[in-house]
Amino acid sequence: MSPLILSSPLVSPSKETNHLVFDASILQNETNLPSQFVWPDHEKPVLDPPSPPLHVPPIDLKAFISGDPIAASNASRLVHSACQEHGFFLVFNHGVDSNLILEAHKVMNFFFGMPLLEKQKVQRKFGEFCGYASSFTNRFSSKLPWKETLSLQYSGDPKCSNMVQDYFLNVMGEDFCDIGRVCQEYSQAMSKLSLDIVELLGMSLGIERSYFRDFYEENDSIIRLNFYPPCQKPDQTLGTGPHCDPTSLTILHQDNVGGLEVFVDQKWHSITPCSDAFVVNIGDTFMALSNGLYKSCLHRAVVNSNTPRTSLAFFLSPRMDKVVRPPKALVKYNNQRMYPDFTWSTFLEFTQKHYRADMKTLDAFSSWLQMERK
Ligand SMILES: O=C(O)CCC(=O)C(=O)O
Repeated sequence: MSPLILSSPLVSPSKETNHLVFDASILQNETNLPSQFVWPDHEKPVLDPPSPPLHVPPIDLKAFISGDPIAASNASRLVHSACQEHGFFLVFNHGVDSNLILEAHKVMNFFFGMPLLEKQKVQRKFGEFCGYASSFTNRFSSKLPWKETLSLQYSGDPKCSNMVQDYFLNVMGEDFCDIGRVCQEYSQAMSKLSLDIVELLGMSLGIERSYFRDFYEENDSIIRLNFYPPCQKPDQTLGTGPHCDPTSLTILHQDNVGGLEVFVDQKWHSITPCSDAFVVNIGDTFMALSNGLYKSCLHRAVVNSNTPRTSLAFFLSPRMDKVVRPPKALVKYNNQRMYPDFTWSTFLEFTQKHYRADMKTLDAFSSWLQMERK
């Protein structure tokens, strides 16, 4: 991509790369959005009237884990129908300490509240998965998202048990030890929760409960902190453009502002915030693992003119070298394979090189893989 340098004082070229920089502290008051943030008319959000809420089933995870067969089969039935329809559901009684969730939101607000120059010390470089990104100005030059993110790599491998914490310590220094500790604990809690959820998904697919738990035990996941500053023209832009998650499962905790929307039945629907619940959605890799039975659905985030919004996303993925192949029972059921075998590392590399949020990534990846293997 050729570097883009604007004369606008709102979007300044960074010294290192000459790419655009999204400075939220200035841009949030601007009524003339730089054109890179203005989305095409057919993708602009309609904010008035607001999108109707999506019906997402509330799953009581404690009841499922308790071993009560009626509770387990209820949860499994609800998840099965939601995942066939749109892939979104809510998880309550999840066992994650509410203080840890509060702390995670606090450190997230602290991080994004720092001056831009401080945050840029951990700038995510092209091709890397970790670090700070102010919009995606160093990757794309149009349809830019109105947000800042901090992405961190998590590993379920006991040999890498402090990966998140070590990142803060090594890259940001001793002062960030506490933020690192909270993000590490939060990631661990998400990894643990995700194993309970994949067990439930396994049961809902008629697979032995331990099958996906074992598959994801040593996961190579990503945790992403999202910050959406206010925008004076929220109907012109998007916080996160329409996309399907390439990962397996996303576990999202959003603050109470609202903005997450899902595309179902040719319409955008909102997901009402609820601080007691995690929003869970199926990603492309789990769609492949379920042989296309469960849907990875298009979603986006809209912004508003008054209130900053934050969300914490844990993207579960298998260990890099695990082969993603549906269990035999699911192939028999459909009688044919919907997607070729792949490893998460190949898919991840593909998303880094070819991914643009508005394409059907799994289909494009499958075609590319089949061509490569010919
Ligand atoms: O912040 C949200 O509600 C959605 C975030 C999201 O879709 C993402 O980070 O991929």
